[in-house]
Amino acid sequence: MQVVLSEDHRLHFPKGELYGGELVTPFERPERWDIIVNRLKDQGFEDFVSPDTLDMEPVRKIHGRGFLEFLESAWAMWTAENYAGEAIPTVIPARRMRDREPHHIDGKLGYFCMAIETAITAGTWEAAKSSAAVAQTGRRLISDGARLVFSLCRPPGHHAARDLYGGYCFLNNAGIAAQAFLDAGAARVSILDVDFHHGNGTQDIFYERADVQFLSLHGDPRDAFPHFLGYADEKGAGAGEGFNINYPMRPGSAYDIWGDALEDACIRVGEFAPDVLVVSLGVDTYKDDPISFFKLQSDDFKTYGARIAEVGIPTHFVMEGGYAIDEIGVNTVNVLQGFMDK
Ligand code: SP5
Ligand code: ZN
Repeated sequence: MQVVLSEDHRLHFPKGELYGGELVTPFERPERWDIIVNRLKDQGFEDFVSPDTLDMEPVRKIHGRGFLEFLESAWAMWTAENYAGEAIPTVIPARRMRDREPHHIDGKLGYFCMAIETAITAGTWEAAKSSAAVAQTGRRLISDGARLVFSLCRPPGHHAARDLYGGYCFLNNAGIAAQAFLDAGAARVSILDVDFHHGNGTQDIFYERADVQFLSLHGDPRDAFPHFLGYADEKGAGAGEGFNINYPMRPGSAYDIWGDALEDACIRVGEFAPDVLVVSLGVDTYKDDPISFFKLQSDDFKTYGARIAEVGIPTHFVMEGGYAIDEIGVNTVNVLQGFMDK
């Protein structure tokens, strides 16, 4: 199995995440990457591939121009104000206000943000681009004939919408990979999102499209981040009607429930018959994840990796979340091993 990764992820490491009213060390931290890499090496995986230069063409198809310009310039605009901390919005365009991008960085941050736990720092844009390049390179390896590739993206991507960052995400790596598959000749792509959180960004990007099927297994938005999307009645719109499938699940759900949802999702992917399957792989479904509420055990990750392999479609795993640091390596690699052993 080829694993695509880049050290440039380290350029993004905010000092603070707003959590419970305090600034804490972010759950989404560079060490996550190190622990996954160590586990891969322990298990004999050593086919590590560095990313190609980022191709902005699929990125521009997934994200708006104003949003990309904002991400590129946000840190410079923030420091130009002589602010001492990291860039976080203080004002949000809530209901009954206007949908217009302001000039001032305080306004721009709120305009483009979907969750303010996520700070922007000096290296955020470079790290986000490296993460997208990792996903694009995994795409190329699958197009070149691989049955399985793991793109160890960091920062993650699935909360990033066309013109929104947040939830630790800036560029939608899985969406960019899916677009690149289509650009390279694929007719249909499925994105199966098994991260604990609803993939609101990915859903939004493809909501009106019939060429990308999106399926997400996640904590019920009434109880779980991102709270404002991810209900079962969101089924796609226009040409995309029927190609968006959500499986929200209750707090405390274990593999008996989660595995049933995955079973249904795998059947739906089979019916869609895509050329390639992109898996948004978050392991924050683990029982001891500090910010989530599912109860998957480490062995369940192997079981579901094997079930995904049974779909029988070339599969590109793209890393998303997972914050139980001690177990993130075992759980992530279990999915990949479960897939390979099938
Ligand atoms: C990629 C990804 O997994 N992003 C997740 C971002 C979640 N950020 C906000 C989390 C707030 C969690 N509150 C949980 C309360 C637990 N006691
Ligand atoms: Zn998550």
